[in-house]
Amino acid sequence: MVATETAESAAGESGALAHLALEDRIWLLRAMLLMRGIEDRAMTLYRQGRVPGSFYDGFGQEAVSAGAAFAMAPEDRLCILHRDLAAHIIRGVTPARIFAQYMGREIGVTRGRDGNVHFGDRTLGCVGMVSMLPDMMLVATGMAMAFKLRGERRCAMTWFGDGSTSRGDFHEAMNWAGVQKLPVVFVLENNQYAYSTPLDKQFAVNPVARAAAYGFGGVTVDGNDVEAMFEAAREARERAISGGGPTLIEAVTMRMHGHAAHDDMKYVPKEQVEEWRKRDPIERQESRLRALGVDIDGLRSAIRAEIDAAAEEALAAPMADPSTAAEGAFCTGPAEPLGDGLAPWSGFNSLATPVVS
Ligand SMILES: Cc1ncc(C[n+]2csc(CCOP(=O)(O)OP(=O)(O)O)c2C)c(N)n1
Ligand SMILES: [Mg+2]
Repeated sequence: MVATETAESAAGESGALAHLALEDRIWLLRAMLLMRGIEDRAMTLYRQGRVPGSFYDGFGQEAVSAGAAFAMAPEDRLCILHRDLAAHIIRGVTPARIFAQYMGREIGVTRGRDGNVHFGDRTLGCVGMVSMLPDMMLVATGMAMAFKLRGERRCAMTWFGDGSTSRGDFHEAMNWAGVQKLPVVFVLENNQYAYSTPLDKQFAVNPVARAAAYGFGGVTVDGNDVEAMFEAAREARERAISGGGPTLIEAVTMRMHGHAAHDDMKYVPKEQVEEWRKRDPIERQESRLRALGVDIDGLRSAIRAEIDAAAEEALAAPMADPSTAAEGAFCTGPAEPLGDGLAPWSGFNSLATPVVS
């Protein structure tokens, strides 16, 4: 099946349809539903005491990671942050491994070495995040520098929050990327708050304008429109791999939950939350696809069953063996390069339904 003219009008203003087949558009919804469903279940597991530490989620922001990661090729490299679970899902981390990661199980991505947010499957081209924000901008910039030096046609992508833009590392990464015209895509997840700090206490200029100060382009995107996010990332990747340098994508969205499970976000005005609830990214994609005759209820129940099975599998998996805790902390043999990840977008797969022209 391919998207039709009706699809175009149903999709409205996103402009992404030239590159998205119907399967792609369903995939985007699927990734967002998986992210929301996994995080919802994980929050319950956290409250039951099965997830140690705290619990951070990206409720309401699913389109930012789903849309951007969907535009990345297998050989691209991703530094995924704490509210970007859909990017892990798109690269190929299974729901069972994600639950296991949260619960410190042996089959989790880090095999019990970390919990909710600091992980990335290097075999799928993802670098696990470090907690210092936004140091992954520098890691992504460094990887992009390596691609440039080696003459490779691929790019690096990283996400970071509005709060991160106040840190020196943000400026260092942006500057070097601009000076060297590096193949890197910076995704600024502007979710209105950095913990309890609102935007007007964070910057005196529109943050996307900062890209120009470093010699490259910035674009503001509706971060609750998964197809618009995809299109912005696709264009940015195209620019990056053709030698056009970096792009700053400002994804405007809202952190609909507290900073983490312990935070009741009483500092956020209720009207602001209610306003953003009307712009829910999942409902938006669902109504587009429902108008095309896609069985949304069927998709939802299949995903619910997948999440139930994954949670069961992770709960049945053994805890990580503490005696192995120091394994993998240092490189002891030859360095292993990062592997490639999955890239489900039909634009990377000649066997898939042709994209709409
Ligand atoms: C250098 C540094 N300072 C403080 C923290 C603690 N911290 C973790 S997340 C966070 C808020 C970040 O806000 P933002 O960048 O807007 O991302 P969001 O959580 O809103 O997605 C803070 C202060 C940190 N991880 N690193
Ligand atoms: Mg923020």
